[in-house]
Amino acid sequence: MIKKFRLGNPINTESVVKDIPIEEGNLEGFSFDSEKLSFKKFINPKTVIYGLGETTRGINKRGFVYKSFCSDDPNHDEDKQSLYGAQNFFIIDDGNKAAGYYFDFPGIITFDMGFTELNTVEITLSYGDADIYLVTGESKTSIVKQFRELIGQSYIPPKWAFGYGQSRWSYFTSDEVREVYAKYKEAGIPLEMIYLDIDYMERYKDFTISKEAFPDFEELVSDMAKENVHLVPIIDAGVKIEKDYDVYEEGVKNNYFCKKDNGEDLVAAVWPGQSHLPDFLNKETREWFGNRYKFLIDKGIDGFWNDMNEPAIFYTKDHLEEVFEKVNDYRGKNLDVDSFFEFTGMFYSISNNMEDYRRFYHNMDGKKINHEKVHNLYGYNMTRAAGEAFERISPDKRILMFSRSSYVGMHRYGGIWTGDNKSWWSHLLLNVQQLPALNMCGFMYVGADTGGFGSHASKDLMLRWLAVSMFTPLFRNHAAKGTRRQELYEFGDSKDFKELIKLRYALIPYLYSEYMKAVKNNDMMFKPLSFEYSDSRVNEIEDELLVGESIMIAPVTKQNATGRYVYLPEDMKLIRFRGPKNYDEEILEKGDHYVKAETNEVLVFIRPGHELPLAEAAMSVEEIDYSTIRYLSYKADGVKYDMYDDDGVSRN
Ligand code: MIG
Repeated sequence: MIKKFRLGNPINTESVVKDIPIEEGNLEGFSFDSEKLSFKKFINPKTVIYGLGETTRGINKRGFVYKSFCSDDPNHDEDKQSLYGAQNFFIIDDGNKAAGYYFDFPGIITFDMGFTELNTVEITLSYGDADIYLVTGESKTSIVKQFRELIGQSYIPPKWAFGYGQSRWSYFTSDEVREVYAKYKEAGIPLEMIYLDIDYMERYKDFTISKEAFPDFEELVSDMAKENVHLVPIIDAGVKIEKDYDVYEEGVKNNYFCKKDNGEDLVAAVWPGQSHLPDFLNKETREWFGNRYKFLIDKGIDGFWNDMNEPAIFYTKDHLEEVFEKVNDYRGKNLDVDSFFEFTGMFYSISNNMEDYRRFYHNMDGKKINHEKVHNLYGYNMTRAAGEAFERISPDKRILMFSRSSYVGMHRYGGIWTGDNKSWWSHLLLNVQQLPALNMCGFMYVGADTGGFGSHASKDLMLRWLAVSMFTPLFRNHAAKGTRRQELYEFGDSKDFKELIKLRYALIPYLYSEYMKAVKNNDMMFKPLSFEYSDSRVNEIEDELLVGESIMIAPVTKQNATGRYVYLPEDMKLIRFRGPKNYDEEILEKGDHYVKAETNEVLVFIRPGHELPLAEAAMSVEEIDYSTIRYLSYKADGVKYDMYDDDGVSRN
């Protein structure tokens, strides 16, 4: 059952698709402090909290303060309260009863999940207008299902988007792209997408192609298409200010950009230098910007990633002016501890500055709204602009789309990647822990930068990371400028990589089937063990996940380990994969086990009464032959796996 409570006069975020009558009074089960705008609830020592989508820390969100404020921050360490998304849905499970809560609120909101006081959850809004939903049901899964019905069906990518993709910031030329493809081919490793980062553009201008670097762009796209490889270009939020650049000119002329209080277009710098930010909260801007993707679709492109849409702001012209003015005051001064930190602080806070987010406005259905109040809707609406346009531009064929920033509601238009992680073992574990929380909030086409974006990846990390990412719908190896090359042929002998990527392809019939079933049934593809089992141990398991209905995974996330402890909530059959045809099987009893896993081995556990379909590997999704599927199973006599499949591209 869902109950809706209203505070003040909320902005319509369009994150939900169902109209629910508003209850009288305050959110049930919480005390409300109207001065602090905070909701408080006691929790008992056993209470577990799940959800909040893309955040730091564990599956159990208890014990930390999270803040929804979409942020471009490449340091995802333990003390970060905000990452790129704002997904304000969570479940509080006190052991007897669970309830879900969704705060449909586009401004800054903090979730103190038993941090300040161990036994208290306190949620604080930055202003007093919000819709709050209380979702109750028999189980956590049924609560998620109802919530997901409330917010509408999740995005469905083309099936080829389940293939393996290679990315780097950047492949600078057409030749470099061809070389990446050739080297994968030479190594015999399947490759489905090559991603184009910002350098394919002309001076970082959206919807342009650098003529010097990619003179044969259309030929490149079609040559790659012949090999079943899709090129997936990036689109950035900011539009370069440059005379005669049509996107800029049209945007200015039609008032499509975010404006300052005085009515001038805000000048904010990102990649291309001084830029304007499209006002994606304005319907007309969305339509206009969305239509622009056609430029690339007409050239054969069928997938995109949307970046910098928190929005990230390197600096605004106005604030930079202020900084330059103040700098002189410090010249010649004897800087002491306070004035010195003030001085350096001025520089450190130039990017993504809070004052800058208050400096501009949106036009939402004719109403002028300060950005700070609706900050978390920006990336959502950029991706919505694209998603809505794709339905017009490509009415029959699905288009791949994923975004960096997000808000609930965006899940209907695209997936997300989890941003600028690092080649750290702790981020491999974080990757595992984020997956169920993302699914709860409707984000199904998800994945992390495999191998880590920042920092240098080692071969063992890469192998271990593949053992996680090979289960995520979005499976992309991506790395930042200046880091060690991370393509799978760059680590010496690539035989193990080849086997693991082939295993991914052998698993695609299962993964696609489980993805589609989860989308259609408003279910999760990745579940914590505690969503299906109820013994006293499962609440504390932070590094094992159920993937679809048949299997559990328990990846090794520690360096130099040759195995790990695994807790089994019931008897299961272990498949220790080294490749699609190379594995051993062992039945393990309920309880604790130390399970060996070398760096080229992937641990998969089949649940009793279930089957895991496994196809012969193929070099592309299209070439997977379903007639080769065999079933690995455990105690599954008379059980039939319910396989979903379709043509992989049609929208219906
Ligand atoms: O400020 O386009 O998260 O994936 O490679 C960095 C360059 C901008 C951030 C994205 C990352 C991408 C990078 N972008």
